[in-house]
Amino acid sequence: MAKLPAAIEILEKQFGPHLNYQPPGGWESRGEPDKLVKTHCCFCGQQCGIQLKVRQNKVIGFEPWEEFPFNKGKLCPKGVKRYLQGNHPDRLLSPLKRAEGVGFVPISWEEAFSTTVNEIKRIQSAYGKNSVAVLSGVSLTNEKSYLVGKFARVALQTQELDYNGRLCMVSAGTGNKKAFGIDRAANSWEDILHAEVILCAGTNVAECSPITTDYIWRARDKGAKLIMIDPRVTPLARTCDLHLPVRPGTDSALLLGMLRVLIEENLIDQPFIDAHTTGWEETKTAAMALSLEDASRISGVRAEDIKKAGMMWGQANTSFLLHARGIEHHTKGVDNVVSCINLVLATGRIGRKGCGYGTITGQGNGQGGREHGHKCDQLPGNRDITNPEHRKYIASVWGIAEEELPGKGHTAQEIMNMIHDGEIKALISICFNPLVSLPDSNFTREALSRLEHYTAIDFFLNETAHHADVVMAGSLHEEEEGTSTSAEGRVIKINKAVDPPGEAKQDTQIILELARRLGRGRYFDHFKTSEDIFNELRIASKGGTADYFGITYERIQKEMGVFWPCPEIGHPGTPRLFEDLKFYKEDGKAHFNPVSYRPSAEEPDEEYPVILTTGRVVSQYLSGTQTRRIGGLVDLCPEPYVEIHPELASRYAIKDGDWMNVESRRGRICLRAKVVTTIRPDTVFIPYHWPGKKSANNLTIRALDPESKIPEFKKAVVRISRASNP
Ligand SMILES: Nc1nc2c(c(=O)[nH]1)N[C@H]1C(S)=C(S)[C@@H](COP(=O)(O)OP(=O)(O)OC[C@H]3O[C@@H](n4cnc5c(=O)[nH]c(N)nc54)[C@H](O)[C@@H]3O)O[C@H]1N2
Ligand SMILES: Nc1nc2c(c(=O)[nH]1)N[C@H]1C(S)=C(S)[C@@H](COP(=O)(O)OP(=O)(O)OC[C@H]3O[C@@H](n4cnc5c(=O)[nH]c(N)nc54)[C@H](O)[C@@H]3O)O[C@H]1N2
Ligand code: SF4
Ligand SMILES: [Mo]
Repeated sequence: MAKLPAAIEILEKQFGPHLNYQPPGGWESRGEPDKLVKTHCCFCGQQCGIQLKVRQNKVIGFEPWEEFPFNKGKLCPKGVKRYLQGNHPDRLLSPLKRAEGVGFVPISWEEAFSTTVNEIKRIQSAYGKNSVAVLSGVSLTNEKSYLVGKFARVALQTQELDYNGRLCMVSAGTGNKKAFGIDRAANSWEDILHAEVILCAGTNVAECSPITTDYIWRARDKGAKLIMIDPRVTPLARTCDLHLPVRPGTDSALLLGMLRVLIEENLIDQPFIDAHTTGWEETKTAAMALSLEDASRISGVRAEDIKKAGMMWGQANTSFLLHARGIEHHTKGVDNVVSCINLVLATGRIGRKGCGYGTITGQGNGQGGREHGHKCDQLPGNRDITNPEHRKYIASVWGIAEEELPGKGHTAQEIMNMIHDGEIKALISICFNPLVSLPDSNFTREALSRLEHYTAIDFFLNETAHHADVVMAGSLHEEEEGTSTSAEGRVIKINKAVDPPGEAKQDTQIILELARRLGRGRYFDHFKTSEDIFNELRIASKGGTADYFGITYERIQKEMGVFWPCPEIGHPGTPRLFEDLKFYKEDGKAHFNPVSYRPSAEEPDEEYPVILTTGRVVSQYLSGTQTRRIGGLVDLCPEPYVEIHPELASRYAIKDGDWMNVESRRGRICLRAKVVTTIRPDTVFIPYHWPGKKSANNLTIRALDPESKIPEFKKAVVRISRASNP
C-alpha cells in the first residue's frame, strides 16, 4: 500500500503504534490449554458442570460442559468467573503466624503443625478435651466433611464440632426429618418441568439458584403458574402470576391462611391423608384457629391474594414447592418449613411425576456436607449421635470403643457463645468465616479475641483468620479430588485440575498430618487417596438414611452423577423419593406438624420501627472471601447498600444514592440508599457479603430457632436516618 489510511496516522499521532499491546495475562494465556478437566462450579448448591482449561498447572479459563444433565453448559455470572480466583495475589502460598505488631509472617509447615498441636495438647490437658472446638464448612467435599468429623471425634476427641450449614440448611433439615424422616429435596429438578403450579417461598431464585430459573421458565412455557412469597419483588417475581409480598417473619401465618383456604374450599386429598399421613386433625385445627383476616393482617398480604394462592395451589393436579433461606433464617424456621410441607401433604402431591417438594440447598456441598458427620449432633449417613445403635456402628467402622466416641456437642452460634464465655479456649476452623457470616459481628469479634489458640485452614486470609495464631494454606476446589452432592441429591465428582501452588497443601493432607501429630495416626493412616476416604464413607453411611454404599467414583463418572439413597452396588439411585408412598418415619407415614403463628425474637417498636432483612446479590457469594477477589464480579456490585421503598425513604428525606444510617440494638452501619419500588415500605434489605463496617451482620440478632439453632438472619428491627457521609 503506497500510503496508509489517514485514520491510522491520526491514531498513531494520538496513541503511538502500540504494537506491544497485550491483553491481561499476555497473549500466551489465550493459547491452547494442556488439558480440559470436567468438574463442577465451586460456588452454590446447583453444582453446575463446567470444564476447566488448564495450562502449566494453572487454571486459565473454562469451557461449558454441555453433556452434564443438570445445567447442560449453562452457567451464571459467578460460574463463568470462578476460574479467576486461583491466580489472585492474595492466594496463601505458605502457612502464616500472627506476630504482634507485625502482622502475619510466613512460617514453615513444621512450625505451623507443631505450634498448633502443642497448643491443643496444652489446652486440652489444662481444661479438658471439649475446650477445643472445630468449625467446618460445606464448600468442602463429602470426603473432607467426613474426615473433619472423624478428626474432631477420634483425633481431638472433642464433642465441640459444628459447621457453617448451621447458618444455612438446618431449618430445612429439621423440618424434613420431622415430616419425612429424611433430609433431601424429594425430587430431581426434572419434576419441575411437569408441574402445573410452582410455589417459591423465601427464595430469590434468579440471583441465588440461577439455573433453577431455567427449569421454572421451561415449566412456564408449558403453562405452569408461578406463585412467589417474598417481601421483595425479586427478578423472577417480576414475571410471576402471583406475588405475595409477605412481611418478614410472618410466613407461618400466611401459609396457615393458604391451608385454611384448601380446607374451606375442599381442595384437600383426603384419601392420601388417611392412607399415608399422621397428624392431620391437629394440623387442621391449628389452621382453622387463625382467620383469613388475621392471617392477612399479620402477614401484610391481602386476604384475597392468600385466597387466590390457596386456590391456585389447590386446584392444580401437579405442583412443585421450593423454599430457601427467606423462610428458614428465622427463630421459627422449622415451623415455616413444616408449614410448606403441610400444603404438599394436604394435597397429596408427592412421590409422583410432576409432584415435588424441596428446599433449594445453598452451599456448594450443602447437601452432602449435611450428611456425613461434621454436625454436632450427627454421625455419617445422617445418623444420630445420641442413638446407641448408630454410635455402636460408627465406632466399629472407626475401630474405637463406643465409650470413646464423644457425645452431642453445641451448634455453631452456641460454640461462639462458649468461646465468648471462656468455656472453649481453642478453635480450629476450616472453610468458615464466622466474623462475617454469624449475626452480631461485634460479639463475634470479642469472642475471637478471647481464644487462647486459633488455627484457621483456608486459601485466603479471611476476616476471621485475621484473629488466628496460625493460618494453614489449604486447597482450592480445583486442587483436590472428591465428590459433592447437589441440591437435587445428585452425588457428583469433583476432579483435580491443578496442584496447590507454592507451599500450600491439600486440606486432606493438613488434617491427616494433624491427626498423626496428635498421636492418632493409626485411625487415619490407611487414607492414601480421596477415594479411600470415600470408600470408608460408603461403609459408614450404609444403613443410614443418607446411604451412599452403592455409589462409586467409577459410577459417578460414567453416569454423570448418582442420586442417593443408593444402598447397593447395582441400585439405580433415587432421583424421586417416596414413589412407593413409604416415608422414612418409623411408622412409614409422612407426618403433618401443626403450627401456630408466633412473633419473631425482635418486633418493631417505637425505638426501632423498621424491619431489616438480609440476603444476597447474584454477583457475590457468601462472606465474599472469594467473589470480592474477582474483579468482574466486584464491578457488578462493588458495595453493599440499603434497599428502601420511596414511601419510607421520603419519610426520612432520604433520596436514591444518599448515605443513610441503619442502627439496631447491636450496632450501626452507614451505607448508600437504593430507593426501589420492589420492596415493602415497612422493610429494608441489605446484602450481607461484605466485612467490617459495611457488614449487615453488625445489625443482626443472635436469636436462634429452638430446634434447628439457625440464627434469625432474616429479621431484626432497626431505626434509620439520613447521613451526610459514612
Ligand atoms: N449469588 C449468590 N447465590 C448464592 C449464594 C450467594 O451468596 N450468592 N449463596 C448460596 C447459599 S449458601 C444460599 S443459603 C442460597 C440462598 O438463597 P436464597 O434463600 O434464595 O437467598 P437470600 O437472598 O438469602 O434470601 C432469599 C429471599 O428471602 C427474602 N426474604 C427475606 N425475609 C423473608 C421472609 O421473612 N419471608 C420470605 N418469604 N422471604 C423473605 C429476601 O427478600 C430474599 O429475596 O443461595 C446460594 N446461592
Ligand atoms: N446477615 C446474613 N448473614 C448470613 C446469611 C444471610 O442471609 N444474612 N446467610 C448465611 C448462610 S445461608 C451461609 S451458608 C453462611 C456462609 O458463611 P461462611 O460459611 O462463613 O461463608 P464463606 O464465604 O463460605 O466462608 C467460607 C470460607 O471458606 C473458604 N473456603 C471455601 N472453599 C474452601 C475449601 O475447599 N477449603 C478451604 N480450606 N477453605 C475453603 C473461603 O475462602 C472462605 O474464607 O452465611 C450466613 N450468614
Ligand atoms: S448457578 Fe451456582 S453452581 Fe451454577 S454457575 Fe452459578 S454459582 Fe456456580
Ligand atoms: Mo447458605
